[in-house]
Amino acid sequence: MNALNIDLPKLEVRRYSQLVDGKSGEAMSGERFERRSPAHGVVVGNYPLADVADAHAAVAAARNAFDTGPWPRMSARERSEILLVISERIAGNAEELAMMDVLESGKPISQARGEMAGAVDLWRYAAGQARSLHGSVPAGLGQHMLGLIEREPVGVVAMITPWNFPFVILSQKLPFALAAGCTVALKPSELTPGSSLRLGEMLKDAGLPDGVVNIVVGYGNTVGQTFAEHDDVDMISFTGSTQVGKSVVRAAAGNLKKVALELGGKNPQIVCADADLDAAADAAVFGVFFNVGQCCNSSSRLIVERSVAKRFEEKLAELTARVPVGDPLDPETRVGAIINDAQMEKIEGYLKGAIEAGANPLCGAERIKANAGLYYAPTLMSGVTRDMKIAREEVFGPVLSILTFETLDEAIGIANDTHYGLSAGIWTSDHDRALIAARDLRAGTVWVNCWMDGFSEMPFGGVRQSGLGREQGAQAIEEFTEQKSVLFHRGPRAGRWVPGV
Ligand code: TXE
Repeated sequence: MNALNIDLPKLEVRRYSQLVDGKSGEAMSGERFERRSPAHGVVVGNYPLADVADAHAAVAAARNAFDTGPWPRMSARERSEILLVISERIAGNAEELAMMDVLESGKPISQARGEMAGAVDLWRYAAGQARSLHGSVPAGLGQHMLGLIEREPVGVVAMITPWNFPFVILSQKLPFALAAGCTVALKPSELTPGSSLRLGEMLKDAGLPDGVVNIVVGYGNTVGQTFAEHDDVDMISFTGSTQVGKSVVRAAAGNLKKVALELGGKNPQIVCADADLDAAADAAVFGVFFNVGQCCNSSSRLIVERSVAKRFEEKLAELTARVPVGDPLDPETRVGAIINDAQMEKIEGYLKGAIEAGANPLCGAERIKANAGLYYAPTLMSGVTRDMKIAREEVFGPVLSILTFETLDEAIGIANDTHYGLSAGIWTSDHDRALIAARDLRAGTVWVNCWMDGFSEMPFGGVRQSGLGREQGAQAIEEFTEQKSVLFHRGPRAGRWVPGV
């Protein structure tokens, strides 16, 4: 038993269905697969295993719903009302959805509950955007011309989502695409498909027409690749690794579909000597150990002013020792399990390489045995230099690389010395330094004296190899639209092109 009194060995393994053209059912092959909780080692879900044929069926249903169905033709008000009903269903079933994400991903229950609240807000925000989306009319085209710039849904959107924030990442995409009038073929990660499939049931109940959202779960190289290549898909929205993001771009070139990518990061926090060091230390520990560091926004690099580096490392070590690690079903837990063996081996590989290269673990750097699950101790690595792999590549684990600097220019240089550009931050009480850093850090988001605060109103996405396009924010719906220019001539045609007529 655990803090929530869930008897895991006796847990009834939930059997999920896929959703294609409004019908819940099995994959065409009839095959199924299972997922074990990485935190407990027991089977927690059983899912239909979709293959290429299911991916084609999902796209065909979305295509038909877009080309002939009511959804893109409804008024914004009607679409918005359905999105609001869905948001209420999500809110009403938040605990069940949170538990699905916890059991499949190993993330702490307190965090998963927060993610569901964030997801509800995104659905509500998108419902509002459905009604505020508008085109424009340029005022200066002359007395004979009326120009209308319309916004139309882009069409069929394929979505591919990862395992680290299964429901929130889906909610950063799906409600905005629906608000615009698009139809969707969705492939959640094969490691965490439960909450997405459960959402499929809610969509039907909320009155979403058949075929508007189709959900199939399969592997990246079958279902994912089929979506990315498919000629009937007008746009692909992908969140995952930079490496797979690049392969999605290559596959999407076949029909030049629109591509939106939210990829990895190697996000730096700069800590200046004049900062509130206690606040910065707490944010540094939160920034890297949140979601066990399996987070595109993980602040995996800390760049500390040399004069306070020693003192700051001591503060970090003290705080890290107090972080509750273990069973994600315990509401006090802050750090849960690693997603799978492959990820665990990846983390261990990076640490081995860093130690060989001369970095020094201040704490952690080992597995923790608990609950028959996969746990890794929060790890602080001191003496990291900017050329080390651990300072440049995404570890995606609870590992903080600590580097030092003398001048702000040097700090910004180190911060920008990566192929990524998702997020960055600075801790300082000097407004000038903060403003210079906010200007010069190459990232989609810069946090000043805070970390990872997010709002539906604020756009999210990366520059360089961290992605293409933005999710959330006032323009989120526009990502799922195309502009159309319509020109109306007023009055008799002036002059003729053909001479002499
Ligand atoms: O990601 P993948 P993985 C990073 C992180 C992590 C690494 C590997 O560094 O260690 O990626 O994680 C689908 N065509 N991030 O292997 O493979 C796949 O099924 C189309 C960062 O899980 O990118 C899943 O649904 N789709 C990231 C999704 O892509 C393919 C979140 C993500 O899987 C595909 C996750 C293909 N050829 C990992 N191959 C973030 N930005 O937060 C796989 N997929």
